[in-house]
Amino acid sequence: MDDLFAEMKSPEPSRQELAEGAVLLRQRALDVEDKLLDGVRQISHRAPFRKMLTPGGFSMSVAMTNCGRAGWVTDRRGYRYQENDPETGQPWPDMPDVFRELAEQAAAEAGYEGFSPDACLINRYEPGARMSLHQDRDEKDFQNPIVSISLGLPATFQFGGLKRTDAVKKYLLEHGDIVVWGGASRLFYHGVLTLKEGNHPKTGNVRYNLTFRKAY
Ligand code: MD3
Ligand code: FE
Repeated sequence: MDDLFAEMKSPEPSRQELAEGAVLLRQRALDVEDKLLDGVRQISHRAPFRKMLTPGGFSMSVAMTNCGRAGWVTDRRGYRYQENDPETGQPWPDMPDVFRELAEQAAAEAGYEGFSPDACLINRYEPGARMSLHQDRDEKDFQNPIVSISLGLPATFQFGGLKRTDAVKKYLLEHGDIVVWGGASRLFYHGVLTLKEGNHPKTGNVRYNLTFRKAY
């Protein structure tokens, strides 16, 4: 029988190649959404979200924290990975097993068997926050992919090519979506457009993005 309301249903889990080496696994994180969000809350209790300064002295609109051996930080001295939270002097909280297992499984499904992240950067976007076009190049070995998990409010993600001026494509990243970036796309420019107001049943007016990296 015809389904008159097919277009109103949430999309099915799916796998889509966005560019060479970049795979979008829609809804792949949904079965552990509550465990992931509990992990974010526990991590942020010990290592609070903070808006870091760029080397140029501007405050980022995205608030960040980390878990795992290494954490990505930025301040007037530059961008880098470091093993202690600059706000507390303490090591970053451990990477929860559910985080690591999901990131490793998603990487394997995308064709990157053996990925073993030592860093997880957690971004928190509130309405108005954005991330301008950039490359992720503070990691030691670009042969390793980056795994991204989106939770909460949807955001428009844009990615281009190896040059900042390359044309960009836009994708809506929604709650539970995972993207694995490796191969040719590992150094592609990418960013996130200004987050719109909204109310997500699991996170309220917030979007989280977890990126799993091998820093060392
Ligand atoms: C494409 N985060 O933390 S995740 C970042 O949604 C970052 O918070 C965005 O860019 C966010 O650095 C985008 C998707 C992503 C992450 C890493 C990539 C896309 C990428 C590395 C290379 C190419
Ligand atoms: Fe990035």
